[in-house]
Amino acid sequence: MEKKLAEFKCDTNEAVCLKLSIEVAFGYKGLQIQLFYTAGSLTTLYKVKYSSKVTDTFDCVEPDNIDGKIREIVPAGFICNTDDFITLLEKEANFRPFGTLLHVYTVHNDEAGELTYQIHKADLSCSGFREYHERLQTFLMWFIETASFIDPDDDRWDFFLVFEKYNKDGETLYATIGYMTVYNYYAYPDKTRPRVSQMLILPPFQGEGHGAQLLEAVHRFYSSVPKVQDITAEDPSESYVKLRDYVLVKLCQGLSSFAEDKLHQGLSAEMVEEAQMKLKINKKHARRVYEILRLRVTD
Ligand code: CO6
Repeated sequence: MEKKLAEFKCDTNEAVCLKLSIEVAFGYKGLQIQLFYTAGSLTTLYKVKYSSKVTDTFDCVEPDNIDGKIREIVPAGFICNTDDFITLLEKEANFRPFGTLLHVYTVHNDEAGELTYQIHKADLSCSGFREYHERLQTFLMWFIETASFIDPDDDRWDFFLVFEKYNKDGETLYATIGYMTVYNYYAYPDKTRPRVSQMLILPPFQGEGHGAQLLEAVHRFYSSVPKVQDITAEDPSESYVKLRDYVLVKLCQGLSSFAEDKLHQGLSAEMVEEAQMKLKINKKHARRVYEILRLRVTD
């Protein structure tokens, strides 16, 4: 698959560099906001630079409080000095993914060969995860227009994380690729209905199949939890629906009720039940999968 936005990935694989565009910032000449994240732990370097700022020679006009706005998003503990940041890069080899390992997969890359990825399930009981999540969710603000932060203290949140595992100078390192948050809603009488709330694959890694791997791993994880009714999504975007269609169709193709001869007989209760029982697929989504697969087998 074509590696989109490859130029956003730093050569060293150690720091993800991003360009931030705030709508219109008034009051600065040559404004530059620098945000660098180390690839694994997401330790953040934050700097604001400008060549000049409006002063009170301009009647009653104050420059926008850029620094204040960024600090509302970037959690305390960020680094302001480049040398300190470079020193911390060396500690990246100590970073290990949080939580339990759910799934490992590889992707072939023309330049780098076989790359290995891991999907983990984490929660706030993992040491250091709370602070890591605070840094991780800042990406939502830079990359998703309608995003908002969640209250992670509610223990109904599940966190699923994607990491790349790679070697550098004989050491094993991990880079953050993306994540998903899921809220476990109650479903009458004694079930839960996990609802996908946020999903982000970082831009340099989009379109490489990680979103599909993550959503499939999440369905497989909840499929093994008896009290889960089915999986839904909160206000899904168009790109999420496309991804979900792809993943659910792929999963349902392996079910006997979706065999070609049965597709010709129309949507059945058996399809809805098997998709729900085996894969925790919601009834509405099972119908969509049926329609897609039916179209495929129709001349
Ligand atoms: N168009 C068409 N088909 C798509 C698309 C789009 N945009 N996205 C995924 N897919 C399908 C398609 O069939 C892909 O297969 P290919 O034919 O090989 O391209 C397949 O799904 C897998 O795509 P992939 O796994 O490569 O997707 P990716 O890793 O990029 O993850 C994403 C998808 C939407 C999570 C990611 O692009 C992203 O983080 N985007 C920015 C943030 C965002 O929009 N998040 C979703 C909004 S939040 O809706 C939301 C309900 C909540 C979760």
